[in-house]
Amino acid sequence: MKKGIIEGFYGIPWTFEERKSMIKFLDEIGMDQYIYAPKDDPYHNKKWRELYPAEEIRKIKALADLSNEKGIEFTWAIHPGQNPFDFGSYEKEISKIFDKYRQVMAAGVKSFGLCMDDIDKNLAYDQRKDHIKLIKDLEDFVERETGSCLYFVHPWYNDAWIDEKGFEYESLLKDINNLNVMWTGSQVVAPISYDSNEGFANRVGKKPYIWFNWPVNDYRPEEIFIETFEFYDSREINFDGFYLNPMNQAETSKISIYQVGEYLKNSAKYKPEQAFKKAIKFLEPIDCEDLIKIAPSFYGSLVYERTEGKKFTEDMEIKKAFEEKDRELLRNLLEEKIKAAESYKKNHANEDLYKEINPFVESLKNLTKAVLTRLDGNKIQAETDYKRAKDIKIQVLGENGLEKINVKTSGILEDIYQKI
Ligand code: 14T
Repeated sequence: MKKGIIEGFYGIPWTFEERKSMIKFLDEIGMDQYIYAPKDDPYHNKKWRELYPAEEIRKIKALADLSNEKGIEFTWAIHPGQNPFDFGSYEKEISKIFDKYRQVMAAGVKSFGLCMDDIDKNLAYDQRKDHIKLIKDLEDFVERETGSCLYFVHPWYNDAWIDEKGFEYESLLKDINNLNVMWTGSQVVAPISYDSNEGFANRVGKKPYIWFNWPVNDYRPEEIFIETFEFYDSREINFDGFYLNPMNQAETSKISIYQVGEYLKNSAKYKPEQAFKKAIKFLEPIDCEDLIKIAPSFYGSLVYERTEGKKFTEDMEIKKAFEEKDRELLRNLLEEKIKAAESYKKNHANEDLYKEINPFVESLKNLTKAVLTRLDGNKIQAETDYKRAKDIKIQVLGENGLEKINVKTSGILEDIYQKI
């Protein structure tokens, strides 16, 4: 089974340094693939027809070289769907993809992908025969040039979206060999579902390659997710590949990637809490205890929300103390959280991780203080703390370029603040 990540999110793509660090990390934890598909790399998406400029292809080469050295499959994917492929000029258009694949191949890349997600589905249905021709031609090319398979994302990549048209399109993929088809599961952002994967395999005649939309935060860029991985059912593994789509925050995403790595090594013996602590220790060996205390304030992904019967929930001790009106315990827990945040700021060792999460930790610290001071009846000070929590901004890629947005942390603490 192939396992790794797919850099497939919308928003500011990872930097060259972040990508190199990720490749090394995948190797360290025993994963073996990096699918390159950042929605906002223009040469992957909007400008798919254009070759990379010299400086950019130099970086792709360095990533391919490093991957090859580490035994990581570096898959370069193209997205000719948002600036749509013109099937009326088929030969001219496909030659653009060949040229691009060749450029990337000359840089050392040996594995390729084609993404047709997030495009007009009715149009894709009308053009299904053309799509199939394109897939086959690219698959032939890849097979001939590299001997490997083509990775493919089709427009109806989850159960919630697939309809009669999608089923018909999907059935056309059945006869294509050397094609690895990606699938997100029961919904776009969803826990791993055995039944959804079974359904896919029965229809398409091959097991899915899972595009797991976790811990991706492009749909909630004001948050970061540091969650315990328990988003699966315990039946056997029924997929041939597994890729996490991470956050714009590369280093923080490693906490999630590490846990899934543990799960895929031995799913029957997997213990979420242990894996979570191990992941944090791996990334922040010096001050792991503080980080473990802070983390439950960053349980906010849609996958988390959609997982029934989960054991690890957002700030669950604080929530319980509040519901049971145990003021003493509540106060202790809040003080502990503030201390952990302050201590983490002082004692952390992983500077990359710190840089990514510091705005969130700072905001959380002030929100927790706000709850505590309000609990003590000091309304004025509480408002100052609350305002401090709300004032912290990070940079994201909006519709009109880079913009600043306010960060958001614990929904539980927010809720308690409003209620007292
Ligand atoms: F191809 C896919 F499997 C996929 O998940 N595509 C995108 C992905 O790039 C993005 O990071 C992810 C999480 O937001 O979801 C997909 O993008 C969407 C999903 C939607 F439900 C874009 C618009 C949507 F309405």
